[in-house]
Amino acid sequence: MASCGKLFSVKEVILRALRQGGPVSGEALAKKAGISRTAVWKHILGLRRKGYQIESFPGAGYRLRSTSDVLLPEDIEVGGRWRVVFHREVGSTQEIARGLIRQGASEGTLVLAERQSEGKGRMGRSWASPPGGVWLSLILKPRFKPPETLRLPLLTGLAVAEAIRKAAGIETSLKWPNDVLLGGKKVGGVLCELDAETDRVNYVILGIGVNVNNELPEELKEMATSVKQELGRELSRAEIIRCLLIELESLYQRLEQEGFEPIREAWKERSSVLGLPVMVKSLDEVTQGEAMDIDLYGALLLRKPDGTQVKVIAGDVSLRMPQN
Ligand code: BT5
Repeated sequence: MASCGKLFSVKEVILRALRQGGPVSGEALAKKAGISRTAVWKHILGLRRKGYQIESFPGAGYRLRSTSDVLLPEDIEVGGRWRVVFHREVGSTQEIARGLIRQGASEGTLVLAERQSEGKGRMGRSWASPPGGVWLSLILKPRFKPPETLRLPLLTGLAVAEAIRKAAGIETSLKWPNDVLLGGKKVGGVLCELDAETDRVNYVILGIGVNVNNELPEELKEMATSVKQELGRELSRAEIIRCLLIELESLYQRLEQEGFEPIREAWKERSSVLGLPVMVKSLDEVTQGEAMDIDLYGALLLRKPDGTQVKVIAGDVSLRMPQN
């Protein structure tokens, strides 16, 4: 079996079967994995040693306790440019990544945490990061010019959307510049922090947060959701992360080789706001208009009510109800 072009190990085949719910018999697991029942039992013991809570019911089989999604760096290795640094708990993976850069970390270093106590959003906002979600930061040292980095949150949002589609079979949409939406609610966000000089980018720390199996704080429930909430069951975070890294690698390479156009087109197909009346709040102004397009740098093009066109490079977009 394969997902995102990667073959599953026997252990993953067993976990996938158990994640469907209900006790699964040793015989059914043996058949799915193409191994003997004794080998299934040995794999179950191995998974328990890793922290998975698997119950056995004589005569019925095995059942994975919910809230038993263990995130292990070895489950995430996908090769390519990524090297995983794993932490149980950090303030923010962005800060850990920044520290690693000071120590000389190379492009492709990926900081992953089970929980963040001070997860960061854009413009000083906070990002709720309880256990069960995907909270990670990637170090990139792109060869392009500072204005072109505006493309990265869009490219990353697209990679998150593709990863969720491949790992969970769920379609999401994208809200400029950095939101991934599920049923109109925010399921993921991207934070792109860069260190640059006038004509070159020294590094980019690309922060990605996806609500997968985590609970959400009460105050966010109106506007945010998780993959688990949509699916009605837990999903392997390792699988989502693997798909995400494979998508990112392929989109990033595409950007280097073919430019932004193919990514822009794919992004536009998933856009939740193009063609609609919107309001964009940036630090010092509010702009209203129709979201027309995104340009070749990733900026949002708005047509204002007076017919003039403006280019927006940062801000929060919300849909504006048409006035009667
Ligand atoms: C973002 O900011 O959407 C970027 C989020 C990036 C988070 C990742 S996690 C790994 C890495 N390490 C970090 O410290 N950060 C990155 P923004 O567009 O500013 O959205 C922030 C707003 O989203 C908040 O003000 C809340 O309203 C809402 N929010 C907070 N936590 C959320 C969550 N878990 N799910 C959905 N919405 C959330």
